[in-house]
Amino acid sequence: MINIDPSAILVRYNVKAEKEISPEEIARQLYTEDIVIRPIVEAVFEGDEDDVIEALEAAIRAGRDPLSLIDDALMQGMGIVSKLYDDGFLFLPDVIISAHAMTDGIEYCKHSSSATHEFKGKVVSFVVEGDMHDIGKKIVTVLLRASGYEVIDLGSDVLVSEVISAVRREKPVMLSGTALMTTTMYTFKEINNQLLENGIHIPFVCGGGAVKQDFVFGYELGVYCEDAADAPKIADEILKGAGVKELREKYHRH
Ligand code: B12
Repeated sequence: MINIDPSAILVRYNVKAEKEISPEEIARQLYTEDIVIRPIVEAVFEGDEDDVIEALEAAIRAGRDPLSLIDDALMQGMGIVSKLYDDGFLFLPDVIISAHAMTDGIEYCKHSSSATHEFKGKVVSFVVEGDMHDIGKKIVTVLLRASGYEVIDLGSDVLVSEVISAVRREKPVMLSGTALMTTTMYTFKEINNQLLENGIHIPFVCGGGAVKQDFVFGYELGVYCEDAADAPKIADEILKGAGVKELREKYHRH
């Protein structure tokens, strides 16, 4: 029988609780002092879609331009979430909840404006042929959209030929592939080869449970990434001019 002294556990947790600062407290220190923008930033951080829309409505009534609220308010909220996630204060589900609220906010801003919103760039995402595991791909897609990218989501179990024609048609800055099975991930190599045969040299960022860095390193356009939250960062780097080599240097473990 294992003897556990419950008071020892309680003391341990109390000490931990007293010493640690909560993510909400850190976020409060990062919020803007602009009283019109702050409720939007706060609502994105909290991941509350209704509050995001309500706060956006109020800001537009106060004379703010709907489209500039995407960068000035929604992105600020998501930026705080990303920072706290990178620093280990938040977990992926927190990021996803905020990303959904952010995506709703972007849609609301787009519909409230008569001007056309410029996306940062286009990304094609898919789950590889023979594979129906699409939860990770959905996360990647929502995070990219929340960061201002137009994502052409091809879905799951996508034929190689469909991926290639989508890339030729849409001319994305990056291709995002997901595979969850050791049997299906080999198709990434085939996609890589067909892209090269078509003279296409965009970074092909690959993730999903089964995929490992050594495997992705084995084909020319492959960039390995474990974490969905890195997808928008990688796309941002590509827009700044990074190619496969630079992305591998930054995101591959050495
Ligand atoms: C849920 C699940 C299912 C669901 C899928 C539902 C759905 N709509 O997705 C169902 C029940 C349908 C299913 C079916 C099957 N499954 Co299944 N399934 C799983 C399970 C339990 C979880 C997978 C998952 O969603 N993980 C959570 C997501 C969020 O993780 P993720 O996709 O990896 O994404 C994360 C990262 O990888 C990253 N990421 C993903 N993509 C990308 C892309 C980029 C660019 C970036 C930057 C990051 C990134 O972002 C995410 C978050 O950080 C796993 C077991 C496990 N523990 O993983 C088995 C598992 C994947 N399944 C497995 C198998 C074998 C099957 C079946 C063949 C079972 C059967 N005999 O029928 C079928 C396959 C059907 C098919 N043709 O695809 C095996 C695969 C084994 C292997 N290594 O090959 C696993 C590993 C279970 C096991 N241990 O055996 N499955």
